[in-house]
Amino acid sequence: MVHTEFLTTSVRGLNRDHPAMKMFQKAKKLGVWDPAAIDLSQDRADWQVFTDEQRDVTLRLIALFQAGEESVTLDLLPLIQTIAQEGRLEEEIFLTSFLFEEAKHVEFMNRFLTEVAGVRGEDLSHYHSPSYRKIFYEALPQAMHRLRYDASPIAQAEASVTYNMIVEGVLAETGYYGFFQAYKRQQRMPGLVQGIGKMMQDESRHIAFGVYLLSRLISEHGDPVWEAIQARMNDLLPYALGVVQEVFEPYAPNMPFGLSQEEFLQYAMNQFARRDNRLARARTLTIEQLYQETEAAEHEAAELTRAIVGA
Ligand code: MN3
Ligand code: FE
Repeated sequence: MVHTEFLTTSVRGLNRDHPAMKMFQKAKKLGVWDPAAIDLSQDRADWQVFTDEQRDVTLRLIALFQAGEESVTLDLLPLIQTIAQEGRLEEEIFLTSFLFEEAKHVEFMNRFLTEVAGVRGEDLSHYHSPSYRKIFYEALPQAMHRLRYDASPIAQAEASVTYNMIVEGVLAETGYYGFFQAYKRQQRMPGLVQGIGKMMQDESRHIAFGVYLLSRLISEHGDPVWEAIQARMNDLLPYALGVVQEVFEPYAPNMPFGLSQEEFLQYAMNQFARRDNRLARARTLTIEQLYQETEAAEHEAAELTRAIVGA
């Protein structure tokens, strides 16, 4: 390919008021925490006094998060490439921070796995339950890597639903929330709680970007995209909720750490419904109105996360 012009030196110029640029400003302030700098010494001490069951459930959750973070790191690139090919510089600028943050999440989870749980050279894939496999081994990579040969608006929407709404919105955010609450209440694993608080802040920006991207696609291409989004959500939601159920099953009826399946599912469905309402509104918005709404909604989401993590 060749470039016929550059956005920054064209009449349009770089739009620093673009919602993606505003998210990038936040990412530079809030996304720069260092996973290597978090003190895990108390976590190591806590791990030593855990019961076998407490260790098993912690390891199970970490095995899901660790592979999940690897998967979102590996599978984001086709979307970034699509956005770059369309010349959407402001969005791509934000996405550079997105991928950087996912890489840090991989690193943080790996520190916990090796330095606290002491896992080395051990296969943890037996923790990956059937619904988990359906989403992370199949649906996510398939939807993302399809963009390399089919970057149609519907393919982009299906990729973003899978990645931002289901994997990040329902699974990552909910899992982190439940985990964070449980350990914080028990005053256990302070390093893990601190790291997860940071990851939740990062995730809230990623999901806000996904809602913006889906809203833009709806605003630009109308009902066929909206219908594809609804269909994809309906296809995947049962598997996402299945992941939560399969985490709790082995420990029923008494999940360690007071983790509550109801609390997980309630939180997941609330967050999901809030975002789905915003997507429904996008059908009636112009791009300019959408930019304004995105900023307001992103701000609200960030405030909610801040209230939870107490940052
Ligand atoms: Mn992440
Ligand atoms: Fe993310």
